[in-house]
Amino acid sequence: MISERDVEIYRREGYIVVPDVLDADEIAQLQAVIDGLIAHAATIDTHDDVYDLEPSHSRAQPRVRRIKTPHKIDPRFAALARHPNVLAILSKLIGPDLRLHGSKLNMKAPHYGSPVEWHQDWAFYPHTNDDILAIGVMLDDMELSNGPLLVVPGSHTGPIYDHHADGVFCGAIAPDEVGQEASRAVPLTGRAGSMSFHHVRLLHGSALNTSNRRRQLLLYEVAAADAWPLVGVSSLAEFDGRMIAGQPTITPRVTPVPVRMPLPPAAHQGSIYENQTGSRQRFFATADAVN
Ligand SMILES: O=C(O)CCC(=O)C(=O)O
Repeated sequence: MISERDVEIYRREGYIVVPDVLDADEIAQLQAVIDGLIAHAATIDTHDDVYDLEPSHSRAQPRVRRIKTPHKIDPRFAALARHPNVLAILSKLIGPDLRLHGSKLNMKAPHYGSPVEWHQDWAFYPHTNDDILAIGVMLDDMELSNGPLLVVPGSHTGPIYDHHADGVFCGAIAPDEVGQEASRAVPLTGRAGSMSFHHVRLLHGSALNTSNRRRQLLLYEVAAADAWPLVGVSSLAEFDGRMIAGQPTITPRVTPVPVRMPLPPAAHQGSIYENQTGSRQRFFATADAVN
């Protein structure tokens, strides 16, 4: 599915976009599951283990911002992480032995779909080595106006930014810390069915969806099996139960990667959106500010 040149680009820039990894039928099947999950949000009032809700959510006007850990909710999401096209790409980028770290489905509804402040995934889950990436499955066409991922090319080899505010982890980099880097960002656009692959240390964020089109991005975080989380492993059975290809190991590969621990933990737990409410300033406009 990808060439040696794509691998070189991933190593140099920290990301690639691969068009048409899924076909229209595969997208439609996932969409049917998602539609059912969104309909169920009309029965809840607050965030729970499955749903993260927009600030303006109500039962009458259900507004889902994120489905948490979709791979645990429906087997079709679990199967997608093992899709032959996906494994073929992953094995070229980070090797044949692969463990799922997590998954999430970020919705951005037309006009109010929330932004995500600048951050590096590595700040949330540092490991013994950084052969870790996030797959962004484009379930809708991604264009500049519907809030695609924005990434800063090459930033995966740079510093690990401070993601704290008032001495507490908040999962966002202060706008003045990001500085000029944000002006170099590029949007990861593409047709529905395309996938982006971005390095765990790549600086990225995304703006409010100001368009009249939905933007659903299904994210899987995948690590080389010998990357072990620095916060520890409490159950080896659970950890190894997340292998999606190849063999697990109890011999972590340790490389000299810069690390800042996400501690003390965020005051607002639950999701990156909640964590980031702890940041003092915002880079991206929110729906409240715009509407
Ligand atoms: O959904 C997005 O646009 C950004 C998602 C992201 O970076 C995250 O959830 O870590």
